[in-house]
Amino acid sequence: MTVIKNPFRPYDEKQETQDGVYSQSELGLANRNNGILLETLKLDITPTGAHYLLNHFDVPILDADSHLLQLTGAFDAPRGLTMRDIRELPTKTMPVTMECAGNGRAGVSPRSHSMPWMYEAVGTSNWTGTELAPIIAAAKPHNNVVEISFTGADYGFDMGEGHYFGRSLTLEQLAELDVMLVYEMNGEPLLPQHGAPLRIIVPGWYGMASVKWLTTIEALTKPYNGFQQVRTYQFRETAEDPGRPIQKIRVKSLMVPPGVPDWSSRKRYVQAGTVELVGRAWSGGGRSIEKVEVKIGGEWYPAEIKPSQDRYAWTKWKRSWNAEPGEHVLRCRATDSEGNTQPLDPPWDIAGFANNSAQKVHVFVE
Ligand SMILES: Nc1nc2c(c(=O)[nH]1)N[C@H]1C(S)=C(S)[C@@H](COP(=O)(O)O)O[C@H]1N2
Ligand SMILES: [Mo]
Repeated sequence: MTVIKNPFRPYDEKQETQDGVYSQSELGLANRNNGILLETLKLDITPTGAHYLLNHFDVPILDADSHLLQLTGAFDAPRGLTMRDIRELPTKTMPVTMECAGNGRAGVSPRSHSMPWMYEAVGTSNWTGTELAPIIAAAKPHNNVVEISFTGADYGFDMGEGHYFGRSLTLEQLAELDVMLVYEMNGEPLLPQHGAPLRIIVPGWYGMASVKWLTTIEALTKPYNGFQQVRTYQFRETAEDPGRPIQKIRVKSLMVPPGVPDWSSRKRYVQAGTVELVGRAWSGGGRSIEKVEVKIGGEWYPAEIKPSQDRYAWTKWKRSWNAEPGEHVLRCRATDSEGNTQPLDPPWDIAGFANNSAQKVHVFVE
């Protein structure tokens, strides 16, 4: 099932970007791919059922007992690994904050026709599995190998092109990133929607790199040209622009919306007096969070940060606010160890990727 001529023409025609009301198909995507509830930002680890989801195609229902991970291509010692083989390898558990590259897309204008995330495509889980690098080394890549590709069991179409979801990493990237082969999330076997029985986790990179339902690892002597590597997950100014690959997560922070909400607008009601604002901040590539600031009534105030114990997990922050009656728009912004600070306005690219502009929370105080 690899090369199928686009069967959806002419029904797949969609505008490159648009503004205004959401289409039925965007609503359908939003129903399939849930985000976290912002109130769970109070927790170090996102409850498994509340972790965001991003599935391009259908969730493959795979049998762990018969699952085989194939290492193929330019290896001297290609092999197949069962789940039992993989579970016998040294285990490692690591908390990792994962964020979808499309997070924030709904705040970008004009927006691309895709999953309309606002703020909630992020979460932190304790992932258990084994390090990937020794498995690749044991399969002995040939000297001329330039990239390793990772393919999932999920097949579908995008822009008329049928493909299995797949991504690649260069050998240099693999040496630099602490990539894990993972079979448990928060101490339980992976759920079907999170990649059961096996996925990779590429810490510090946007979520698209963390391939789920992993079936094949291939050693390549030429750069990988899979759809999810070259046709999307690129920063592009125009549709013709070849693009610049999306990799490390941009610095970002979110607050738990204070007080109580209005059901549909999610605006907040808070009683006047002292309010404790709390939230999380994170950045990619193992960069730590150096500073978080909260904007109240036109001024930025420093928040207290509790340094993260773990290189790839988010940092907790808090700030107390003496809420005075009136209408307020609260914002927060983080700065990472390389001096990157969140912008106030969304960055723009044609697909609305990696919008890390500072969150806005409307609050009525009485
Ligand atoms: N095989 C496969 N892997 C995948 C995807 C997918 O659709 N298929 N989605 C990717 C994207 S875009 C993200 S953001 C993360 C989401 O992981 P989660 O659903 O477990 O949160 O998985 C990545 N891995
Ligand atoms: Mo994603």
